[in-house]
Amino acid sequence: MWVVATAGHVDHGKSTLVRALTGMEPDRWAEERRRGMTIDLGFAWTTLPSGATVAFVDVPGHERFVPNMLAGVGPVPAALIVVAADEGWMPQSAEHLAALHALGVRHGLLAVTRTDLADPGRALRQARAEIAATSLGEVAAVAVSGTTGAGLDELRFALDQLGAALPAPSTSAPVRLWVDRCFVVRGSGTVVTGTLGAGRLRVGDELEIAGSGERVRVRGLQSLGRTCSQVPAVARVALNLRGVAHQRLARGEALLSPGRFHRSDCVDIRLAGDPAADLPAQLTLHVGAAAVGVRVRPLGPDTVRLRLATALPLRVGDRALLRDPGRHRVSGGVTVLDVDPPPLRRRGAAAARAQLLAAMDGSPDFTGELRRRRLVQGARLARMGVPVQGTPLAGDWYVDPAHRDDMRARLAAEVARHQRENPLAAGLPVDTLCRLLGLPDRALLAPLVPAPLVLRDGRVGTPSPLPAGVLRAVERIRQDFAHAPFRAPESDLLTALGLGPREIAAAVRAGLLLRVAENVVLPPDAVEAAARVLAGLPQPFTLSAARRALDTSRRVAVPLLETLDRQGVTRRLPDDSRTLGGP
Ligand SMILES: Nc1nc2c(ncn2[C@@H]2O[C@H](COP(=O)(O)OP(=O)(O)OP(=O)(O)O)[C@@H](O)[C@H]2O)c(=O)[nH]1
Ligand SMILES: [Mg+2]
Repeated sequence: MWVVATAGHVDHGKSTLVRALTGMEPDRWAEERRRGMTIDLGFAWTTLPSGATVAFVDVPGHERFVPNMLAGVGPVPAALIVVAADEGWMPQSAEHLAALHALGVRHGLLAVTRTDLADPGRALRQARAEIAATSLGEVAAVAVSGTTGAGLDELRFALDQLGAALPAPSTSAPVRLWVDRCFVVRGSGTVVTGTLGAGRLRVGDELEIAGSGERVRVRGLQSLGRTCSQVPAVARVALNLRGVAHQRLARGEALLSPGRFHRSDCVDIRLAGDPAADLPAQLTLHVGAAAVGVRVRPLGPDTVRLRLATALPLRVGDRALLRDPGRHRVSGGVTVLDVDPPPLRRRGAAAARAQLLAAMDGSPDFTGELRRRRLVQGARLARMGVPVQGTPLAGDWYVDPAHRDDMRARLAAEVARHQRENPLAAGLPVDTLCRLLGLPDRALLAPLVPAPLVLRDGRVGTPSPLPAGVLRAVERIRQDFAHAPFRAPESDLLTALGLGPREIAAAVRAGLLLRVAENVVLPPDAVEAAARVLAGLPQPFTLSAARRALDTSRRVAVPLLETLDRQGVTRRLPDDSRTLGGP
């Protein structure tokens, strides 16, 4: 299925043509039929000669109802422009075409109708020239009469060709369904309709209401009057929703795949049309089926910051249009460049921002986003419409390479400074570093620690952060250990060498000493060495047998054996003797 919206001046025969093509009544309201005028959107569909189904969104032509027209064409990428042969190109022909152009609609077809009343030649030439100058370019044209049916076969054929030229939608994309109608069906509850441009809807799906974030469930699904269990894009769909009163939904609201869209109340955009500086301060932004008031702040010649009265689920690259409801004209087409732009607080920030925006074109630019945002979660970028590439730094965090290098350098400098000021400290705590670097997640720190620094026990430091004096003192003790590995130096010697508790703790952390009790230090491998010596004793053995075998004093043997007990190397028996091996 594909969907086409009508467009054209009031009374030019849009609804008559849709009626003639489909046999369905696009003017749903009694008032519309009484006044012979479309007020709100109408929906109809038919099968074309190829077998394809085309759905029509029939729009009103009267200038008062242009907002309704925009809600209809907003989500539809193809247009059937209708011009009456007897009246030719008229103001709303032009306004509708300007809207299609502003929205960047590239696929269209011209029908010059009411040819039973006048020769189509002039209207045809006029309309083709106008259309050719827009995003639609050269379009096929058909002369028809909705009343006599002349030319309808040619029109069906041309519609088939238009449908075949449309780009294939992505059916795996997340759903963003702009609601164009919402009503209550007795016995079923809330029903909304819309044009599904991408993705797939299934009965049972959970969706998120863009405005409120509320979750709703799809209880039932219809497309073109038929009940379906699932509908792939492109399609006209009607959803029966569970869990929401119809008052919570209205035209312009959107139903979203949960968690997949960023909601913006501030966007930076590129404008095509009036120069940015000429825009009024207040305009209406039309996107999808939504229309919201915006405050306009020009940044560059064609770039603008918009503050939206209501947040919308916008993505980078979205097309929209700005309209001045007072002056009744389309001010310009909008391409969304940034849905989460930085605040402009400092002097000169707006000018700098304009310069950045000048280089952006609305196509998703992962590298550029990283450069601008420096550190960002992949899911967050995807919500903005920028798919991630490459590998994350940690978890789902992506970092700009230059920023990463900069953070590494700062980390190294902070650690070095800390080490200078606290030579015996084990390094800088991870939390302190996260704060200094502005890291939002502790998991980011480990991949930022540059060699030869190491992350150990929640701190980042050098592998051996010992000052030269302490290293020399430890070296002196270790020389003594070479002859008598279990003769711990006496307290006096430690004091004389300047090895206080802090120095000893640092040497232990650096893996240079083992401390078994206050002021009792041994070589770092003393546990394994003692186990080897004790294995040579008859088992079980007493404390004094161990002391003799280890060639040491009680001062050392007692805490050393207790250390061995704790590590399960030795086992203490009820009579205070020990054997090798744990319990
Ligand atoms: N003779 C003749 N009259 C037509 C033809 N098409 C439409 N009309 C008449 O033109 C008038 C307007 O037709 P609609 O189809 O309602 O026009 P519309 O473009 O849908 O108008 P809006 O929706 O209000 O913008 C009606 O009175 C139709 O009967 C045609 O091909 N021949
Ligand atoms: Mg009509």
